[in-house]
Amino acid sequence: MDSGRIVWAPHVEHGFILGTITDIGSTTITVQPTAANTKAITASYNQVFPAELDNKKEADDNCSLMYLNEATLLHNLRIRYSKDKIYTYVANILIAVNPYHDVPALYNQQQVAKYKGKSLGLLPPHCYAIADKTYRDMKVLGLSQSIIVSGESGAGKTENTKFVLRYLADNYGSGDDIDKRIVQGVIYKACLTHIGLHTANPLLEAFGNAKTMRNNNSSRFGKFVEIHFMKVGRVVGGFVSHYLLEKSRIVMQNSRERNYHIFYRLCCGAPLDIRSKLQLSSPDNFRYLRHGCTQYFIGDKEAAKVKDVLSDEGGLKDILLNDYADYTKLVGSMKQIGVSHDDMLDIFQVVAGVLHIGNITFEEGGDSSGGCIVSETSAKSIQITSQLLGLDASALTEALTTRSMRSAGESNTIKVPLKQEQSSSAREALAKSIYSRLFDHVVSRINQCIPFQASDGFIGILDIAGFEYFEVNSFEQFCINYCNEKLQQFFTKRVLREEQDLYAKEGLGLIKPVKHIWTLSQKTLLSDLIESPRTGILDILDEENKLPTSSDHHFTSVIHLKHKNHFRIAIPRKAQLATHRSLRDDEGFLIRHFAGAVCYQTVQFVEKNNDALHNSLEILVANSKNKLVSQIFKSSQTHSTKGKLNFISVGNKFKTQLGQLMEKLNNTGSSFIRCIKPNLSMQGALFEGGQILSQLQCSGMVSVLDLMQGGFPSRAPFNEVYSMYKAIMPPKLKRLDSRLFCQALFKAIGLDNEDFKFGLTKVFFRPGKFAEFDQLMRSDPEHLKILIKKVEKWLL
Ligand code: AD9
Ligand code: MG
Repeated sequence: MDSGRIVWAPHVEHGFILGTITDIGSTTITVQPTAANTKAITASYNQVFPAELDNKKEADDNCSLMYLNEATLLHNLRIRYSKDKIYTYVANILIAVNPYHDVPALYNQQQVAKYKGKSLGLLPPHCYAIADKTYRDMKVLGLSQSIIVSGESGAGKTENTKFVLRYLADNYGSGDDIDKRIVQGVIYKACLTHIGLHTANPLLEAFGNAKTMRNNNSSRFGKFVEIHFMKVGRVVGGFVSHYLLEKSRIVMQNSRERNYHIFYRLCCGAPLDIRSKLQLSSPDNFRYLRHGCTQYFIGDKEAAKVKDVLSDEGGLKDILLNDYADYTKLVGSMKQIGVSHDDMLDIFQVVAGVLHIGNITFEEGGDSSGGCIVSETSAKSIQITSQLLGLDASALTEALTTRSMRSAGESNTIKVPLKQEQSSSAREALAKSIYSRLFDHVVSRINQCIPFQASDGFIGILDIAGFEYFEVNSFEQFCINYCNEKLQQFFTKRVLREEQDLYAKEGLGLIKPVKHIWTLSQKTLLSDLIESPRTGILDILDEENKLPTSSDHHFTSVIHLKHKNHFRIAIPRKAQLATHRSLRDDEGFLIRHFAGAVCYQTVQFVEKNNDALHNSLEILVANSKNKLVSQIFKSSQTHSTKGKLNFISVGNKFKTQLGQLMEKLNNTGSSFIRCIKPNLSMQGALFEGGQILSQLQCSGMVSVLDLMQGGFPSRAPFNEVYSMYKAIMPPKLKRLDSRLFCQALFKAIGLDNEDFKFGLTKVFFRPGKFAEFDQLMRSDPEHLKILIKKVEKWLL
């Protein structure tokens, strides 16, 4: 780092900008940016990074750059993105930057065929290459595989998951006989397997996705999709596990977001006969839809297509044109995976029931009991809801406005009237409970259509929300960040192992494990703070739920009491972070996650941790005359606590699910796709460096570079080194094969043996040594002449 050197200096907007060192202080470096009219930047040593000598150079695998650091990684992604090369490797990890526009050349059938059977690195980086690698690894090693797709909302996780699924189904999905059966028009379960995997997506997304401010088609649940294979390498079936559907959205959305797609598809897309049977009309007539935004962005082309078909039934022509088209897709998807027309209508009926529940409102009862009654204006909603959900109208009214209590020692139950806000929250709990159980049912219907008796292995794809950090963070963020903490720990462990495997494969022997520090401190966060029996946050929360008078304040105080001196947790008393408002001791806690500190506001934690309805409602729906409603409530195992709400722990259920997932991941080979969202405005060709850098940091990619620094992070295949320098070498040398050429060169030049290692296919360099070597090669002609002589001598 000398004066005059070209470096990357930190920059809030762009992440880094290029400049020249003008001053070197004892702790800081001053850089004059190359861009005109830009002020000099003074930054600490660890924030300034050496730049590549050729700044237009890009690399398929970031590790073949000479300088491996966060700035060169960001720059490499930037150059590639501008050419629609959205995929880049860092060793075996694939980075995918969302192009926000279709890139047909990337995903056409020729591409699908091209990647089949090809080793990673032979062709340009692609999620197809990762898919094929996992398939080949599964077959060769006889070991199931997982692909972990991560990234923030809108980064492209679900799209990449779909590309991978389609790739596997297209290349390895159907044997000849299955194809024949399709041609004959006989839909066997076996053939549903291979089409079912991606055909089910419109159905899954209709129920689990919604428009948010970050993504017009945001998945509000996590999933792990397993595709099972037989030894011969053909798909035999699949299985979808799902996690943490966002339930609060069912009853409330922010004004620029929407509820789940299915509601709008039914209100606007379904034919008139179905809509009138389900008593559905414009979204504006439903409280659960009215507060959110009812507009959806659609391309003009799409709009024009559907406009012709859409008659102006009920004056809905102008809104949600694409919900019309999507309804058709949804019905097609359900049909294809074997859901009969009647079963489909049953499902829609429950969805409509949820909407009508939302229209039931309450008002003060007027008597001395302090209870409330159903408002006169919503008498019709009670009727419709009861009819759709197979309930008795007066029983529903009673269950919403009273609660059964049994006092200790007495066998009789008494009905306690509920206050207006208690009834409202019982109503919301009912709607959330019905919808989320319906979602479970939809997923299990999908699983029914991709059954398998036996399998020899699977490829699992995990599409789950990345680390979340908003202005206000609640229980949902806590769960998702807890999950990310676990996945990050797994990622670190695996990347380290991959590095060691690569060294072994290239014949370099074992390298010392490096940078274990963050793995260890992550372990303490998980085992001490979150998961530990009795004293972990999850168990403290469950204990609170079981108390006769539970409160978020009390829960929060216990957390602080039990973990007073833990370095990973703090009271967000004085806004430690600029974006956080300060909270009282009993209003929240701050956790120092691997990706940064997050302040959680604990209001509603207790309520959100409970998946059970109060007793009377639970009994009501479990005995519904509507078969589907009673079926989805039958499986629930509620624990009745005397005189208190039933309780099913959301947090601990998730912990168990995560435990199972981690076990699966631990027992499979793994690949990683890190998705990156290039900008906040969801536009193509806009690369917001600062935003992207922080995602690279949060996803652990920067730590990966750190980790690699302990070993030999820059790698260059022999033929690459050969083509870099052959032009300046005499003919005699050019005749050598590329490995010998490199050996001769390195020996002659007298590179320190500690600085590089020869593998079987490439040469590995210590951090920065490749660049030093390159500089030496290109320094001055006289020097080069001496060098060539030395090489020739060595060859003799
Ligand atoms: V969320 O956590 O579910 O909110 P994802 O799943 O990470 O999020 P998604 O895959 O839904 O994001 O991508 C968001 C949008 O970006 C898509 O609807 C596409 O319009 C766009 N996208 C993403 N990846 C690609 C791609 N490879 N090619 C074209 C893409 N468009
Ligand atoms: Mg998604």
